[in-house]
This record gives sequence, structure tokens and C-alpha cells, in this order.
Amino acid sequence: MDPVDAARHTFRSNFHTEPTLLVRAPGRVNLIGEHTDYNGLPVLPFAIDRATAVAAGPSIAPALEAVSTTFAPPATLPLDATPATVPEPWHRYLAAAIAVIRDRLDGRGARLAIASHIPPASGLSSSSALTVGVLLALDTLHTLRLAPDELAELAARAERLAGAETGGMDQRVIVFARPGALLRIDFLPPAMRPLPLPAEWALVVASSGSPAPKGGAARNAYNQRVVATRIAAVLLADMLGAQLEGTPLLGNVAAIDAAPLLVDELPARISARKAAAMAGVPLQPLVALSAGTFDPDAPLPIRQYARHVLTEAERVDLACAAVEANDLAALGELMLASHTSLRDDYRCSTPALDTLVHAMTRAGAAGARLTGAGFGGFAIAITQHGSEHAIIEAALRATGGPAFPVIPSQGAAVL
Ligand code: NG1
Repeated sequence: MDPVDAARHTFRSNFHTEPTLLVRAPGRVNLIGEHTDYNGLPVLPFAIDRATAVAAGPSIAPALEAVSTTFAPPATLPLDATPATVPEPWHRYLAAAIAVIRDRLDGRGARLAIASHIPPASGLSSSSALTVGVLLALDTLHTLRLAPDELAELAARAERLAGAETGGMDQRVIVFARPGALLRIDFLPPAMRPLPLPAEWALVVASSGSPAPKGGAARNAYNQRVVATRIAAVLLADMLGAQLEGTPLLGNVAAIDAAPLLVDELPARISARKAAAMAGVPLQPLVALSAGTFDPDAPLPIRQYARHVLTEAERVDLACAAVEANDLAALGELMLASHTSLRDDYRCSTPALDTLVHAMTRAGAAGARLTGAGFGGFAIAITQHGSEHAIIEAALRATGGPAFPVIPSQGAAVL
């Protein structure tokens, strides 16, 4: 069933009344630019034709009452709920959404029914589709008049409160995506540019067979890379004699010509505490997380992480040029190079993702790579229209799937 119909139906059967409004928030796939967003470096994602739908209506109680067709149990959260005190993982995203707009809700609750056909824990952004969908539903229901930029920023903040110190790619593309186009997103300074996907190209995604969870070890592995790349940024800035303001980001030094050359001079492993002392900067901005704490004495492999991030940012520029030049072979090469860098330097691939990328490339894809944070989840392949079937078959043989074509689609909307 279409998720919008499922959300409407679930609302009626749970709350015995019609919803006031319906929201549709798509999942996303990142074509290239992985683990660059939280470094302030560009990404090239698109929204997909699979979505989370939210049916919403008012609640008499000052609470968020929510039911999902995917997750149990239903939630009844007071409006002062915080993600840290809510035990159910999916309730944490609801609590985080309330937390970022609490002061604007003025005690007004809501009833929500949520349905999705984005596979959860897949790297296809089901969590951001949920957060954006819930925030857009509350915005519309209570006439909060959030500007699209504000909606994307609040959703990113909510996601960080719920766990991973995310950079904001997912929420931006889910809010701003256009049908038929990739969306190049820059963060320093903020900018967006839609790039129409050439009509003869097709995109396929396939599961590695294991989930890409957002909690526990996967969240720690993600946050570890966030901290490690901040450390690399302060050490590179120190070598270059550059001054960094606020949270140190590789994006602050990437534009300096010598930066990529100096990556090999970085220590192979170093802790945040030692790096802060070496560069003469405060420790706190290096290890600060929105949720939880980070061990300042953990040694981190910053050289290889920085090498991935800086080379990946260059690949995004080259990929945009390849899309504009209709050069599928060049784009495919860049995607394969991205996967190799994520596997060898960023260490966030898995043997199943590697097998899948190999299988889809052998079946005729111009390029393939893991998409999203990695550590499991999905890979994306690009090909000429007409070859999707062979690539899907190869993916199914390699991992058992699911595997399906995806179409660049419209961002979140109130229906
Ligand atoms: P996934 O794992 O697809 O949700 C995560 C981050 C992104 C980005 C990618 C890596 C969240 C919600 N999203 O994506 O912001 O950093 O990893 O490129 O954590």
C-alpha cells in the first residue's frame, strides 16, 4: 500500500477520526560525497521515490500521541520529553523533534500516524525522513511557519539529539530535492544547486544484507570519525598557520592549496587531548557532541580519515562536472574510487558491501559504491537505462537483496 494511504488508514483506525493533514517526506540516496557533510564539504544526494508519510491531527492532551506501521510500540510522549530519557529507539526521534520546537508548541500536542516504504536502518535516510516528516506535520498543524531552511536545520539538530553528530545532508535534500535532479549541497558557505540527471541514466540501490543501524556501536563509529576529522582540521590548520573559529572542520582548510599535500604529514594516530596540546587549541570543541561524550584519550587514525574526506570532496566537484558533461564513464570511475577510499581509508565498508559493489559493476554498472554512513546498509549503482535488470539480478544473487531502481524525486511536501 502507498505510505500515504497507509498513514491515513492507520490514523483513522487508531484515533477514530479523519487526519487534518498528510505529509510525505522521501528517503534519500547519496550519489557521491560520503562523510564530507559534517566537515563542511560538499555532497551530491537526491531524494528517492520511497517515502515516509505522516497523517496528523490535533490532540486534546498536551502530548504527542504517535503510532507507526513499521515500529512498535505506539508512543505517548509529554511535550517536555527528551531523547535521552526515552527508552524506545523510534520514540527518541519523536522526542528529538518535539525538543527542537518545544518553545513554539505552546503546550499544543498532536496525534500522528506514520507509515513508510523506506527500508529502515538501510542508509536510505529513513530516520531523517521521519524527523522531517514529523516536524513538517507539526509545523503545518500548528501554523508555526517554519521556513524550509529552518525546517532542514531543526531536523538536523533533532537528529543530532537522537544520536549521531550528523552534518545535515539528509535533512537538506529531503526538504529541497526536485524531481529528476541530483542536489549539490555546499555548507561553507551554504549553497544548493540542482543537477538534472541525464535522461538515459538509471540508478539502482541494493542491500548488503545487513542493517546500517543508527544506535550503539555504529553511532560510536560515526561519532569517532567526526571527532577524528576535527582533530585533523586543527593539526592541518596549525601546519598552515590558519586560525579556525568554532567547531574545527576540514572544510575550513580544504580550500588552502597546500592542505591535501600536508595530509601525509599528519600523525597516523593521535588522541584529541594530545592533538589539542600540540596545536595549542582548547580540547572541548574537538570532542563536543550533541548527545553523549567522547573519550579524549582514544587514539584515532586521523591521517587516513582526513585523506578520504579531502579526496572525496574533490570527487564531488569532478562528479558534478561529469553529470553536466553527460559523461557516465567518468562518473562511474569516481564512484568506484569513492568506494575504495571509504573501504581502505575511512574503514566504513563491510565485506558484503564490497561484494555487492563488485557484483553490480561486473553486471555492467558504470560505477557503484556504498551509500550513507556505511557499516552495512545499501550500495548504489549507476548505469544506462535498460541495464537495470541485469544489475538488480546480480545484486540479488550476491546478497539476497532487496534491490530496486530509484528515481530522483520531489522533496518533502504537505499533500
Ligand atoms: P545515513 O547513514 O544514510 O543516515 C549518515 C548521516 C549523513 C552523512 C552520511 C555519511 C545521519 C542522519 N546522516 O547518513 O549526514 O554524514 O552518514 O556521508 O546520521
